[in-house]
Amino acid sequence: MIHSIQEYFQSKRSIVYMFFRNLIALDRPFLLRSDLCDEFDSLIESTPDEPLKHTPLGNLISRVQEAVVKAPRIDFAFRSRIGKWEYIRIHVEEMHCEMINASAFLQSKERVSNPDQKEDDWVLEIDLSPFNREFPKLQEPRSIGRGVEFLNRNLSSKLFNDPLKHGDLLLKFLQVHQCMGQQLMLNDRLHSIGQLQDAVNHAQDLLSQHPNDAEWDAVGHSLQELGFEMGWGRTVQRMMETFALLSDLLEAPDHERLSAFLGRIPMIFNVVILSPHGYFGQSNVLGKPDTGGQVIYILDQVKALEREMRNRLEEQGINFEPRILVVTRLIPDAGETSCDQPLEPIVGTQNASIVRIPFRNAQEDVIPHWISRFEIWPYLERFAKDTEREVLAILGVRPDLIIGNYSDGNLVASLLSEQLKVTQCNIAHALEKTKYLYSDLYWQTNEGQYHFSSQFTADLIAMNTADFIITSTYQEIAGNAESVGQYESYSTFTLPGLYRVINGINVYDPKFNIVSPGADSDVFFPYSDESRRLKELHPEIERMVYGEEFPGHRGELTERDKPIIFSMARMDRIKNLTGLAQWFGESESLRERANLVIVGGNIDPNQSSDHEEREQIEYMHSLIDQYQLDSNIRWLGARLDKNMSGEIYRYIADNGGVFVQPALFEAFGLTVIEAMSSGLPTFATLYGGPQEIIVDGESGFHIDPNHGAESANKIESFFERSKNDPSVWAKISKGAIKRVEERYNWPLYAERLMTLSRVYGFWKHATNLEREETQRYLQMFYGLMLKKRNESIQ
Ligand code: UDP
Ligand code: LCN
Repeated sequence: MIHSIQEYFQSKRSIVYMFFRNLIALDRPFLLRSDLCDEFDSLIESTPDEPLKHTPLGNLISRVQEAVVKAPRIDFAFRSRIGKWEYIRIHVEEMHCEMINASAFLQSKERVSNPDQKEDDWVLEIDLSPFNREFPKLQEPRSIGRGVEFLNRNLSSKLFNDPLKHGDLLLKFLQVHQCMGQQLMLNDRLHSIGQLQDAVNHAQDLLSQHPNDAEWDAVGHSLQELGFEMGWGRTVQRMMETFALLSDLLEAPDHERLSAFLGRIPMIFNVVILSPHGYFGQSNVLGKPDTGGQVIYILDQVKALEREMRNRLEEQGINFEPRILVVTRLIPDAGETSCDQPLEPIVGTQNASIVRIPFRNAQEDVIPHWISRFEIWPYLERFAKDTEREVLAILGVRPDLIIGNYSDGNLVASLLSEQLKVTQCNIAHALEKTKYLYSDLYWQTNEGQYHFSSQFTADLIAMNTADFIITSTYQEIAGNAESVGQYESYSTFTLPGLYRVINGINVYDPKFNIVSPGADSDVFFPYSDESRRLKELHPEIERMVYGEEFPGHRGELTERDKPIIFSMARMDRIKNLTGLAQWFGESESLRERANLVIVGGNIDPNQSSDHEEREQIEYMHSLIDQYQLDSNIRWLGARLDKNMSGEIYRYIADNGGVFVQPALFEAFGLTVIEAMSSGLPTFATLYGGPQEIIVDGESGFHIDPNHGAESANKIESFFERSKNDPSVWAKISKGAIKRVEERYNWPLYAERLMTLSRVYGFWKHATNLEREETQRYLQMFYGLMLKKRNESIQ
């Protein structure tokens, strides 16, 4: 590629030179993809006779992500393919280009970001790629996020090439399963694979003499004499199927049979889910600082998982009520929430609980107050230790799976899994790095407020120790053709003055799996489903939206016949509710068509303990003043409970309204799928999850939060078209319902997560997934880097 670019540069010297000069003339040290594309488009406009698009320069620009300008030199980061990066240095005056490596590119960024910084020839470089060089990787971008199938296929084919080893491994694996001290699957009578094969044949003969619905009581004794224990199936029919699966697997092994067989082994009884920060509770918590979708996600996940675990155990004939513990932080000053309670059963489950463990400082004192998620790093190591003790005390055994959530929970999951030797699954929910522009490069500027050096270091450690990672969308891992994925952004970056990451994570690693969450279908269902509607909530909703007396609101909607533009989120800057109010304020025509209703946190800045929230509340007030929106907007400083939010989406749909999610970036966006499953046409940010959730023009619309006027026009035009032809609204509403039904549902999620846990658990047992060396390296990184960073917070 470099040669074709060089040749092109020579042949079209003046145009190419002009383009690079223009970039330098912008007088900005860093250029983003959008800046480069805009400049290139201007060049195309100014040189109509030159077909520039499909030239080597055009190709370069079409895949470039960022540039570092240090005249007369420009360095480009070029994403040749999803997850594959190259770096090119252009010497503008000499019209010469060369490939440079990641380290040189990062060095350039460091120099330009801080020209006064003394050059350091010895910067710590983190490169994880050599460790698992031999480990199989996906090849195609379209396979990213389907790691489990790939891993299973690949490792199976290696293993099955050696029948003795494979048989021996299966035999050993079947011998390790126990439930509360009771041996499962195999007892100690079978010592070789040959014996197992014979025993399976005998078992099949024996079972064929019993009715299909007979249970363990009828056949257990004879099976035990053959070497088998409980776990093959509740009924004879199920046992026969499981034995047949094993027999096929021994005779003609393949990855699908292996996966089907593993799916039946009772091996997940106790699960620990970690979610330390925020207020984790079942009521009065949503909308409080740092408390949002993650809580909803986990509570729904627990219900679905418990059901799936119970069904699987029951089918295999194990009478054990699965246990799930959600471990979070205990906050003594918990206000009106239950976050000061050490144990709380989870409603809608049989045996799942929230376990709360307090943070303690170095003097062992319990920290009484809420602490921002950006500042909890110094407490996590101690929290992990206390969690280990508490979990073992409650369960009496090690858990079978540990699931981390968000950066803090994932780090605790790493520490705990390492200690207990349990399979670790990570869920990021949102990786902060992509949310804040240049949060890595200028980490020092923001360190006092955000402590990103701790967070990004923790992220790197946790994503590399995890046995598997589940994500809500593809874009979360690897973005799309134009934009970089959230995980991908950790592959190469620099924290100047601290360390450089050359290879932090590889998005082609088979540990990544897309398992999308759902919206609780008992609560979020279509507005047209009249018999299930919660009509009794309507008087309260009316009061909320229109009533003068309703506490904690600003604005009185004077024209009640207008449809509603609805939005609901926490008052974080990134959620951009203020942006939406501003577009609305600036667009007279949109105001003429609709009212705006916003449910967001608080309307009184003095009631908020979070500085970002306070700043947003004040800004919202100033916008309402500036655009004189008091009769067009209703801003509710309320926290709606689940049933109320379910019904409010439907109420807005009844009157031909829409939902708008205007975030500058949204990692996934539960409100988006909730609104969609209610049949409420949704306009959502194209940065992050909604880009993938919504098919633009079919199941909703994308809006660009950086182009407010354009977004306002898009919404307005939808109202206009729907007014002229109501089928326009109805088509999008139906499209939204269909999309969520097909793609985002909890039973599917739970089924898949349980399969993943078994398959990764098996391969961890069989091969340790070749992560031992990585583990040692990361322990060093933890000890020498993260601990020091965390100490600097206190
Ligand atoms: N939510 C709610 N009541 C409120 C505000 C929010 O029930 O007053 C819920 C909302 O329905 C959604 C979640 O909080 O389930 C927010 O999740 P999302 O993924 O949209 O954003 P996050 O807050 O996690 O960034
Ligand atoms: C955190 C976020 O920021 C949201 O985008 C997600 O929907 C939520 O967690 C649940 O995963």
